Amino acid sequence: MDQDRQKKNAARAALNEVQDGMVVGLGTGSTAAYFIQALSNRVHEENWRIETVATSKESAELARSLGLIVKDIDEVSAIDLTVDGADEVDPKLNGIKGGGAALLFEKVVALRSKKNVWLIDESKLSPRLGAFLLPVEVIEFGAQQVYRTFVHMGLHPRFRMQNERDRKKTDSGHNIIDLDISAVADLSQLAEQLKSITGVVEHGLFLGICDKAIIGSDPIKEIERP
Ligand code: ABF
Repeated sequence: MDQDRQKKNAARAALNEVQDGMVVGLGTGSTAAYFIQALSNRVHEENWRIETVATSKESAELARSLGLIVKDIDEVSAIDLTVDGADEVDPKLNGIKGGGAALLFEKVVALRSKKNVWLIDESKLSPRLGAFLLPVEVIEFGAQQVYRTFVHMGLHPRFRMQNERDRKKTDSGHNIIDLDISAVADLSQLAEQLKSITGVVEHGLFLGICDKAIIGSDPIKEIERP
């Protein structure tokens, strides 16, 4: 089944995780966009009272355009469920996120959520993480110094580019540097090393965060974190 169909299937299946009255975190990316669409349809059909918290300007604009209530994260007392996409997921539901340059807000929302559900197509599943480059969010001041640190760490860094000339900027105005972590054995240790580098804001390793992955295959598959 093609990737887009799988994403739509997963998005529809994720509606089973939502109950009237919930505060729902909305992810970023094309799969999350399908979920936002499906959620808005369900909310209008069932006249549910749902508040949402978005993980990017992009997902906030889409949700509002579909009539969903979007709150700032500091306006809600708790987030019951966050539904998001991912770039690569291993059998233990550890994942790489940030291909959409929204990893910082995605991680802030995910860590404040009672339950995290990822929607993926089969192409995102991997026996071990590293096929997808790891996005790292880096402040503008001294970004080149951080880049050099990554070179010395053997991580083959590349600045995410908006176009031929300009570096991509996140919603916070930061840079994204993508790293090749395919040769890294201990990802937990790498996560700590990255966070210890002054100038690094956050990275796209989401370890032990996802509670359930919904794969949009036919039939739908669900993997719960052990
Ligand atoms: C987002 O979902 C990002 O973390 C990730 O890059 C993206 C996956 O995009 P898509 O659903 O379009 O494949 O949460």
